[in-house]
Formats: sequence, C-alpha cells, structure tokens
Amino acid sequence: MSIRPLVILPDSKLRLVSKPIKEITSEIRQLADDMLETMYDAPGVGLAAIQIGVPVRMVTMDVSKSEDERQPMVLINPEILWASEEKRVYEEGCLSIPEYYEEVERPDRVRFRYMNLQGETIEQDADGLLATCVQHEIDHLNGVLFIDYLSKLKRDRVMTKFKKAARREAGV
Ligand code: K1U
Ligand code: ZN
Repeated sequence: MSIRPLVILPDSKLRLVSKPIKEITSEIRQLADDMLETMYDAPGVGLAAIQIGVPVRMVTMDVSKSEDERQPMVLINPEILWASEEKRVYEEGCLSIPEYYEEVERPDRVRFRYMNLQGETIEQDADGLLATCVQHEIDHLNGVLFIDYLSKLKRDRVMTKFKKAARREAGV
C-alpha cells in the first residue's frame, strides 16, 4: 500500500471523464488499497481515482465516525439510480481543493449501484453524509467539482486563488 500524491486544482485532469472498469485485476486491487491509504492519510471521507491521477471509475469512502471502527467502502463503476426531490445543504470540502469549504445543495437521499472488489453488484440507499459524499465522488468521475455548484463569482475567486498558488509552487 502507498500514499499517492493528490491532484490539486487547477490541474486539468480533474475535468476528465473517467473510464469504466472492465475487469477486477491485481492492479485494480492495488489501486483500491492505495486510494484507501491516501484517503485515510489526508484525511478525507471519500476519494475518486482521478484525484490521484488515475482516470478510472473507482471511488473509496468511509463515513464512519470512529477511527477504531473503520468502514472502508470501495465502489467500482458507481451510479446514482434515484435521487429524492428533497434537497439538503451540506458544507463540502474537497481533497483536490484544500482548505476551501462551501455549502452545496444536493438531493437529500439517493439510491446507488456499484460493484465491489469481489465482483458483486450492490444496490444501496443513502442519506446524510453518505448521500452527499457518494454524489460528490460520482461527480469527480464525470469531471464535475463541487465549486461548479457555486456562483460564478465564488468559483472564479477560488480558481484565481489556486492558479496563483500553482504559479508560486512552479516558481513562475
Ligand atoms: O472527494 C473528496 O475530495 C473528499 C471529500 C469528500 C466530501 C467531504 C464532504 C462532503 C462531501 C464530500 C473529503 O473528504 S474533504 C475532507 C472532509 O470532509 C473530512 C475530513 C476529515 C474528517 C471528516 C471530514
Ligand atoms: Zn472532491
């Protein structure tokens, strides 16, 4: 297992649409292990493969409260099957947009489907943080970021801030 570097805004990789996984190979299992380790180290409650630069449709999540009872989830080719009309506002963060948090409105409850590492297809209902997190992560697989739900003014401000930081980092 290894902790992999995170892809940070404004890296254009974050806008890629990730490819479906056709077969669960040893490389895919290794990627899942590395994603979980990277997510726990960050720390975060979710991670999409593209956030470590790999454009495949895999997500890891753990929304459990206690560190003693971790509940790691690995989602392969996840999709939303149903979303409630009722909305909920949650203050979201993103490991690819460090230290920036804003309120985002999304469906309150969802039903989603995914394949696990054993190749089983699972359908699951979610509310609360799990519902918010799975929507945020599936957005990553489609090149969508939570800042896309904010006003243009807020999005432009955060883009400018991270572009400046990237230029400083590159010594430009
Ligand atoms: O996908 C990501 O960038 C991970 C992101 C997921 C997420 C958080 C909040 C709402 C929706 C989706 C994070 O995990 S940001 C870090 C975070 O929220 C957190 C970190 C430690 C403990 C609890 C939360
Ligand atoms: Zn994110």
